[in-house]
Amino acid sequence: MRRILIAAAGALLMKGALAATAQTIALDVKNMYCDLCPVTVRKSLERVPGVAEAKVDFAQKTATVKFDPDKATAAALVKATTDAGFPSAVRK
Ligand SMILES: [Cu+2]
Repeated sequence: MRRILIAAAGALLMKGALAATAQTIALDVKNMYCDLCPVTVRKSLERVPGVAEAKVDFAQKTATVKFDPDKATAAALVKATTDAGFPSAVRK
């Protein structure tokens, strides 16, 4: 029993170390025409599990997203803004 508990604690520690490696990507976002659009885009991104921070630049028509790659993917971020009415693509 004790051995199982130690193994579980070790697994948790390893997961914590991996989760610390956040990834940041930029998205080109379409359909933002007024001051409120960036707010909608930001909220759609923040709702994706694993997203730590989302910033939307209305003038540049981009979104910068910091996320945990263990929980979220670039595809999930693109889908989130697209579902909200703002198709996006990962900026190369
Ligand atoms: Cu708008």
